Amino acid sequence: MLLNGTWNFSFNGEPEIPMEVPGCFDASGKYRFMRGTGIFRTTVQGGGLMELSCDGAGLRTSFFWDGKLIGTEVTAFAPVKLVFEAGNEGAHELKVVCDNTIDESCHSEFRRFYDFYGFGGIYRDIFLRKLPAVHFRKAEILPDPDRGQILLRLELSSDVPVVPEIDGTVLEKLPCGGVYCLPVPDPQLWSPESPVMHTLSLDCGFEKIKRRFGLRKIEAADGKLFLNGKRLKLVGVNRHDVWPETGSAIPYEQLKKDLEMIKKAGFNMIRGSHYPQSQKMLNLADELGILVWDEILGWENPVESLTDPEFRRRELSALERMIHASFNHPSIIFWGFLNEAATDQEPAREIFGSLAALARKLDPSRLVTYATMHGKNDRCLDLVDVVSFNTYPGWYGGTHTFFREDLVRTELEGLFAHVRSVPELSGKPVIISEIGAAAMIGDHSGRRWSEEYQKQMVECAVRLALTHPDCSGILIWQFCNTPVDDNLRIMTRPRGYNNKGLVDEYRRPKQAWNLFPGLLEELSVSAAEK
Ligand code: ADA
Repeated sequence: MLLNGTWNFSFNGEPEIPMEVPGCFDASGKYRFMRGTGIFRTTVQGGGLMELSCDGAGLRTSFFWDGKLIGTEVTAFAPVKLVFEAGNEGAHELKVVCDNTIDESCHSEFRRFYDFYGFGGIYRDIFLRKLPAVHFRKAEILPDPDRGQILLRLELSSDVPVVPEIDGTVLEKLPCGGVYCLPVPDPQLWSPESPVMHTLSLDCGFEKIKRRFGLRKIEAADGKLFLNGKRLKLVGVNRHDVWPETGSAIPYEQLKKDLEMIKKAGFNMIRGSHYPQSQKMLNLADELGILVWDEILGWENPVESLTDPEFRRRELSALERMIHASFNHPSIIFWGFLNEAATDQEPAREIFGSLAALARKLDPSRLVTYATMHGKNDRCLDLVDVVSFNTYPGWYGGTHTFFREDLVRTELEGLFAHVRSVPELSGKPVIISEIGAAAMIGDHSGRRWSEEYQKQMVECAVRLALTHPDCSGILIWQFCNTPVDDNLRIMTRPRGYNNKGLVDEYRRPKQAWNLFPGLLEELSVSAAEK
């Protein structure tokens, strides 16, 4: 039962007004940019054992069934799943309380200094499911494209036999929960060029479920990335899941347009910066053939947070829940965590090591990475599979006015050479996970902040990264302009936006956007000629 629709809403105890769900109460209208407690309320039919799931809300959320607390979520954007006893069959009240005040304690996962706005509300789809006497708990699929088969991790509430079916072909009955190897009748590879999806149906007699999957393999070897055995160079954008009037509750039509634009421009990857992506986004990426880096919430978290037991507990829990919720999407190739944290400090190694170990334990089929801003001073890069550098040469710092290619070249070549020279890192693929420059639409002065400057920066970085033998890819910061908390950043974030989008907040292209797909076509032609 999808519960999206018009709910009753009350902010800080004021009289109720109608509000759309999914929706952010502080994105537009009466409560724009206000902080406090928003209560969403609706009436639903239900009873017996039920499961409430929400694909993401914020900043901290509590769920009440007939006034009784059934669960609390402290991590914004994290997928929520609550199993509870719903009482007698009939009408019940569901209340979702979203607190968007900023918790400044060091275990908090959303702090005021973050370079993106922390909205309040139910960001994504919310579902209610009646649980049958026997129901599925887990159906995770590990693809094995070399053998044309899958490994299924199956978990049920009680052990009963299950009938699997792949793309309409009924397979041998499975006796109970467990790990099974299933042949795919007509196996087709999934790739960005040919995103073929298969469907697994499972029937336990009490419930039938369907899971889509793709057959693909991602590997890192000899400092390179390989997809289905072929060398892979990533070229993509960082993307915040946001729209000016609706905040983090981006309308589906807009989400779809974003991904179609990105695909059409020739990019093959999106980094879901800086929180787990919605199921709708991942479904579109699967279908369109866009690779995804999915990561848990975090932004420049200091050592005090990284060593705080509660922060650590929250991050590990968020990582585990993100991986379980999005396991079957072939588009995801990297699990990531903690963007630009204090990984230049030795004490960061403990939480980074634990997060990497957990991701690998839960999912041996994907690679693990995090984006560092510490370049050669980073102390945790040996813990992950892919070395990902965020760097802003020629943007932050310096007194130059016009674009200087030498700054970008020196920085990128220095980073690649560093990785090759450090024995623990030299075998790992390296990517530039963020690089860019801000541009104000209509500024054609050619100076910093102009469209021309941004275009020169992006073109230079993409050319350097994609032609360098030691580089496995580049992700531009960022797809579109994104809102920030302007109380804090008003002097560096004009109009309350991080303006480094290749398109503006309404997706109006800047000059840099128009480099694509031409630049990528030219580069792959010249690579093929070599
Ligand atoms: C960092 C960070 C981004 C954004 C960017 C910028 O690299 O990861 O979220 O803040 O800098 O625009 O400065």
